[in-house]
Amino acid sequence: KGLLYPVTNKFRQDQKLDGLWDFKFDPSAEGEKKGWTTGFGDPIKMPVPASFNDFFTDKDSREYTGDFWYAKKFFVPDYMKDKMIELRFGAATHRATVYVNGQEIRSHEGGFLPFTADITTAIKLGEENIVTLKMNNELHRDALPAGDTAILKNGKKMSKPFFDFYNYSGLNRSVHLMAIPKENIYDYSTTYDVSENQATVHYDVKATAGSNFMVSLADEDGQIVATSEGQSGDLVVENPTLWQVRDAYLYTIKFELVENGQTVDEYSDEIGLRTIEVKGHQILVNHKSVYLRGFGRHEDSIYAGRAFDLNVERRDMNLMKWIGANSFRSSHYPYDEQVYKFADREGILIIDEVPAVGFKMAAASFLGGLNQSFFDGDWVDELYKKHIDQVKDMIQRDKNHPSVLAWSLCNEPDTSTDSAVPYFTKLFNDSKELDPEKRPRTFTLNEDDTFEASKCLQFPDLYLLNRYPGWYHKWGYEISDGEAGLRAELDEWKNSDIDKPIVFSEYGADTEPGLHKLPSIMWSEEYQIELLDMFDRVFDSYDFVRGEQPWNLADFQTVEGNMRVNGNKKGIFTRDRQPKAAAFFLKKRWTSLPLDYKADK
Ligand code: E9O
Repeated sequence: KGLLYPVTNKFRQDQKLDGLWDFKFDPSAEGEKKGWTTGFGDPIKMPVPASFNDFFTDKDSREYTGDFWYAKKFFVPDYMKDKMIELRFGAATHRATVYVNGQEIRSHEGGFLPFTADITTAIKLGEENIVTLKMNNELHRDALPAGDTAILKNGKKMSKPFFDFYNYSGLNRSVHLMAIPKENIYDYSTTYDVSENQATVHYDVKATAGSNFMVSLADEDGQIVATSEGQSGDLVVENPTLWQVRDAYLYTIKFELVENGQTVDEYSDEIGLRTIEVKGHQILVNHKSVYLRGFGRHEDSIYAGRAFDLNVERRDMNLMKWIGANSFRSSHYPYDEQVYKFADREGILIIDEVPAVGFKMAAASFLGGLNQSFFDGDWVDELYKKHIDQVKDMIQRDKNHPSVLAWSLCNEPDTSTDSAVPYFTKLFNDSKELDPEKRPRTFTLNEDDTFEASKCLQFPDLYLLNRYPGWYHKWGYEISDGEAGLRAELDEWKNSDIDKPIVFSEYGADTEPGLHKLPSIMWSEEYQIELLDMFDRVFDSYDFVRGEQPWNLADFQTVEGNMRVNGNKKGIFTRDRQPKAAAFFLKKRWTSLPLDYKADK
């Protein structure tokens, strides 16, 4: 129940099981039959958290698609006897079945969101235990992210994603062993009202038993500024320090669960006092207009692939601060929870995206997909169940982060056919009440889904546009033709009665670092700058453009293809996080644009 981030305090213990695990491929899916649920011989020693792929030096292992196993021994001390014992997997890509001491505990689907396994009755106290996972990284049309699993002529299984990022697989985030009280706090949420000299935190807390709660709010000096009692209530803060974009301030909210006058569980978390709203063209934080600048990103780095790496994240945050960014999109999946904690602390806004990507056969055609409407497929009902499930988990996991600005429910779906309409009607209806803060919900539209073509413009609260004039061939490769095409489309939005902000959530050009050419040619560092400059000119001439997030913060690994030279090179930084010339260009603009650029005066 719930997805609260693990903590250690007087009542709870959190221990990471990271490090070397046993690992083994299971191409014939015979692990269970062979008794691997209690461990296996001849293991490969595999780091966790990590994607297994790039450690290997042979192609078949790197590209392995199918079942594979992880195993690790762990110890549960006697003094935990009265606790509930859980394992929490930050990300098992893409599906997993968990066994403890040979006993099947649970299965989970969805490689970018956490899940817990209650192992209280399966473990032996004061003894060594073993956890094994049977995992699988195949892609299917009825799963997120969407793709196919092909069988090559030689019998080899291979994933064929309907998206370009590499299908990195494995235990990509930390595994936690948690001991928590049997009667415990398992969820909470907050909403806010703020004004000049007062802020109110409306809270709601959930526990497995009991309904007696003591709640307090402390400032960054540890001073208690408000208290309350009960399962829901208000914390009123006089003269609050609000959470502001790039000027964050975090309060600590503490919940105590009280039974017969005794505290039996406690959970604390850092929250930010702020409101979020979309009003007309404006994106408002604390009732003030903010203009977004930042990036689409990936969790991607050398050696460990898609693994969360605190070192890479520290560097990325510093790069974003250096360049003057104030936001990013967690393209194309919810990131590790530590990313959100970082962003909370740094005052960076996140458009939080569910792993619904590849929902377009036509766009996938350059990757080997088909030319048909994605939402006509017989996989759609099954896909929808998983989709809404993961939207629920994402919102459940991330709703309390001040950094989260909006929910992106899909990336570049095919919204230009009639069959998309019932799908998104259902998705937007079913997700309406999930976020107590009612943050804006949206999806990105790529260039097949223009103002003219898309049949789903009624759904988003703000629009995210992925546009590639001057790169992909929609309006020709010429930057000048691209600009004309882009302006023609934006004129249509302008002349419509739609009154919502547009954020450019992708645009850019593949750029080989170090390639210089005068005059510019495609792939040169000069071309990337000229293209960005064209976009900036267009953004500046439309009032309703309220954000710019070029693709991508950094170069990243992709599927192989004749358009990819060792990955997608649209990074403003290289894969090892050094600047291309465009970084200095963007820094100049972004550090001089006011936060409230274009605010209604
Ligand atoms: C999604 C992102 O994950 N958008 C893609 C990015 C890219 O660089 C990818 O990395 O490829 C762009 C979609 C462009 C579609 C072009 C279709 C051609 C239109 C005629």
